[in-house]
Amino acid sequence: MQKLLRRTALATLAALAFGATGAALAQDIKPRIIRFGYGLNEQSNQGRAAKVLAEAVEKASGGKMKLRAIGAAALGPDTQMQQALVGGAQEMMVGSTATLVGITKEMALWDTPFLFNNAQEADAVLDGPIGQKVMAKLQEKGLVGLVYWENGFRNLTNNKRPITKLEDMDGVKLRVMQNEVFLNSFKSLGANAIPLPFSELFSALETKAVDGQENPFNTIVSSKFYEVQKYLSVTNHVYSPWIVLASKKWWDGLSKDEQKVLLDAAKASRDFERKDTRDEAAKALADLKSKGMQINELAPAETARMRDKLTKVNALVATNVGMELWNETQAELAKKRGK
Ligand code: TF8
Repeated sequence: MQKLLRRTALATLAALAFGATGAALAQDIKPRIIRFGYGLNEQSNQGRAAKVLAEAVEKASGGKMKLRAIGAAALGPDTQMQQALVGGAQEMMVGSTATLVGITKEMALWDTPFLFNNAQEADAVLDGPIGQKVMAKLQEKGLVGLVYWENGFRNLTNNKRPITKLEDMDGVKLRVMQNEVFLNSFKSLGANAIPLPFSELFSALETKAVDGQENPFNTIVSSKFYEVQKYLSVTNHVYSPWIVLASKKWWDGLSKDEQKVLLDAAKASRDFERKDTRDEAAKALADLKSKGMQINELAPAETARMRDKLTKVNALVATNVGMELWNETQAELAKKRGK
């Protein structure tokens, strides 16, 4: 009896020490190393959320699944990682939906200028049926989409001149993502738009190969663009999502329990990431100002002129994603706005 009691106590202790409950022990989970690549640095909102994801996976799998978060594009820029996932040479990543359009054209939906008026609209559509439908399209191409994270509303920085009106964009050499809609958007605003991977952006700004770029406040802070850019215009011209992806080749070989661990952890990381990103964005402008950037708010009339010019690219998006998806999205947004 004594012995039996001691043995039970030891087993309980062991379970506690490994942080594993009876349920976790009973799950079909194998030891796995998961390479999770991302493009920003460890100190960014992307890096912080990657860490939260790694911890959640480790905890829910009783330490068996180890997600190695590898930042700063050490595994390559977005498009290269996407190909590695499709081929099964890398397990997971997070990156921009905008660089995914070469694989899944429906992702161009999120490139529509001024699609969402605020983060709440973005959350509702991305997490709702439309966002999930677009995500599901990835499966035909060898990718599994788990959740959307927030990159955020994008704003314009440059070194040439303060941009407060449409005409100021004229001839500004502006780096854009490798994406047709972004390229066309900025061309139609008069800029000289140049597509480049994010990993080459800082040095392109530093060497003045380009005059400017556009990204959310968070990235302008975390990638230290304020060191090489003087002017910031608050344009909020488009909301950029990030998407957490898995290689379908690899994912299909996982047990149901392992897939659940990853999906639950991804959802937890999403909730953390959106809050963290929004908290940081709320403080970023003051931060960038104190670091010496000149902040230019756009007059509502100027934003309206910009919006007007950009409606031209809507037709391009509609063609890329299909009229049905385009109309469904417009109807959903109209409903949300009570129109
Ligand atoms: C960009 C994007 C990037 C992301 C990141 C590397 O400008 O906004 O911040 O793709 O995942 O390229």
